Amino acid sequence: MTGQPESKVEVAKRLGHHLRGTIAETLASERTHFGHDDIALLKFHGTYQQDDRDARKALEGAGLEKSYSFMVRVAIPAGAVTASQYLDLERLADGHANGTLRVTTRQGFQFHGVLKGDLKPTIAAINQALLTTISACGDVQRNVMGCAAPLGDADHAAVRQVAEAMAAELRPATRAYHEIWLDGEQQATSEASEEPFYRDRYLPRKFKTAVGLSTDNCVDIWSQDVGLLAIVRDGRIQGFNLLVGGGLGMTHNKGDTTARLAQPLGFVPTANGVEAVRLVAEIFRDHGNRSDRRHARLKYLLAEWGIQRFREEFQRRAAFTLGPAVALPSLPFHDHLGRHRQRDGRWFYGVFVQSGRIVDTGEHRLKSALHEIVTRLAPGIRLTGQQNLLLTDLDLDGVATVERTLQAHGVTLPTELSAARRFSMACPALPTCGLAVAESERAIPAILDQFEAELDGLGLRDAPLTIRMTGCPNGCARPYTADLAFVGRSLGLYHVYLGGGLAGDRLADLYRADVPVDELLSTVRPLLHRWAAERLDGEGLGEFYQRLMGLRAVRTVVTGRELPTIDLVPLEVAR
Ligand code: SRM
Ligand code: SF4
Repeated sequence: MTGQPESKVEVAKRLGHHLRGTIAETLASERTHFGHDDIALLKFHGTYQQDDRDARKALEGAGLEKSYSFMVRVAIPAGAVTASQYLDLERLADGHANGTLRVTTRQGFQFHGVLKGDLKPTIAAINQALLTTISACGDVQRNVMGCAAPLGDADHAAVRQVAEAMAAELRPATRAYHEIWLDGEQQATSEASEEPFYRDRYLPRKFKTAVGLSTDNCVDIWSQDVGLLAIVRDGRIQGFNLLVGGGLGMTHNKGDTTARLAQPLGFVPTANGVEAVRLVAEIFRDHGNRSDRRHARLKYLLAEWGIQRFREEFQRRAAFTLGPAVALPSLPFHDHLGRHRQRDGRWFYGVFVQSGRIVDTGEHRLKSALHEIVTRLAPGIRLTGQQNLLLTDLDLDGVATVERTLQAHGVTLPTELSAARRFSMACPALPTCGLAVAESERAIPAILDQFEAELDGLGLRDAPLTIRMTGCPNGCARPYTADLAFVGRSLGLYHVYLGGGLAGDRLADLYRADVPVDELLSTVRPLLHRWAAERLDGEGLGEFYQRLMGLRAVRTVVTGRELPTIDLVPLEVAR
């Protein structure tokens, strides 16, 4: 509690009658778009009002209304859908959206370009496919991440169950969703019975959770508000390290907004994992900042209280005792692309999806390839936290069919991709994102082409490297845990971050500010050359950079070696 007045969004929530607002009325009207309070409430239903940023200026100049449309997000715990659900979503993308499906960095699907008149049929059809958009966005628990790989072993299966249980535990209970989108009957309920956990104001801000494995950090567990990190020994889960207070969103020129990695709060027995997440959400609900949305994430409460006070508050509410967190080395990371054997003898195949966008462009016809594969083989489908897609439960002939079909549609197989491309991610940014100040998804292919050419020349094609790009500092493609990231400052200008890595357990430093897009490669080139010449076996770029930074202090004393004259001093350390 800050003693400050509640923010406008808090007022909208409080007066919104459990997410109803006047959404139904506006839907039924001729209006092309919604007003402020409803825009805030719509997010909880899984949709954002957007406008075509490419057309904005011209429309404004001509005195015309913005070209409004909606992004619709499907929340899919641990990213699993069936073949028929995939085909349903694909049909919706063609019929009601812009013809593309987008795999998100949190294992969901997004539609873009849905017009207001198509919003209700789209959300209704998603529900008919037994999927949901509720709490995909808004001040609630977001899509729960969990390792997508269907390896068929006990620990991966258990992690999926916990992710699903967490999603069910903290799903909003309001009937508003059914009333508005599914023509459910309006019911008179008291506040307490309608939303027993979230009450009238829901959480102070978004709340991101994931279940990870000590054997595989494919969910980027350290960046979450709350992570349950399963401690796996001999293929069995011993319990969870409970991690709290991660979050990557920042605002340029606001030094009091920071990216943070989650900290271990303690060890939780397996049976109490879901309850532990609920308790953290409760503390956040009761004590998070409700006046300044820039400081409303759990990480700021943790920074204000310190871990010890947070632990005491947690323990005061818990019916079980937190143990000391298990000390772990750096977590391994797998992207699960290419051919992999499942425990049951079948196979799964990980397909690389550039920036998560399933679309046909020119010779690269990924959408058609996936349509053919899914129609013919009816595989299980899993979305990964790296914006990729796994096709599961295949026999070996099926795997061969997948590879042949991808190749026939001009899609490069993962084994032929450079590491830089394979591990890359970019957020949507322009033209759909209302917060973008620079290009991202549309810019990254050309940037990767340049980096690939340079890295090929240095013999580093397969060296581990994550390059991530975002159109603003909010961090949607998790740039601050990447080896190398470009974060939009304004059109054509980016901050360059360096020093994270695949394991996701280090924050990157701001290495160079305000670099023009056509100088990104030349800015990093000297470091790439040193990486090529001096890297240790298997050393990623971020790790190499960190080692150089560490060496700076002692270089003349210990090694007697002077670093070349490239300036590696970060301008501002993001920690
Ligand atoms: Fe995000 C807002 C897209 C993952 C931090 N994010 C947005 C919005 C909705 C823009 C808006 O508020 O108007 C973007 C919609 C763009 C569009 O046109 O589709 C958007 N975020 C995305 C997605 C689609 C990016 C992607 O490439 O996949 C991801 C959807 C995940 C999902 O399925 O739920 C997405 N966003 C993230 C992540 C990564 C993660 O969660 O692992 C982050 C950083 C982690 C974190 O939250 O700290 C992230 N998004 C933000 C923020 C900054 C929050 C903060 O604490 O400051 C915003 C802005 C906000 O909330 O005010 C934001
Ligand atoms: Fe939009 Fe910024 Fe998120 Fe990119 S990082 S999708 S530009 S909010």
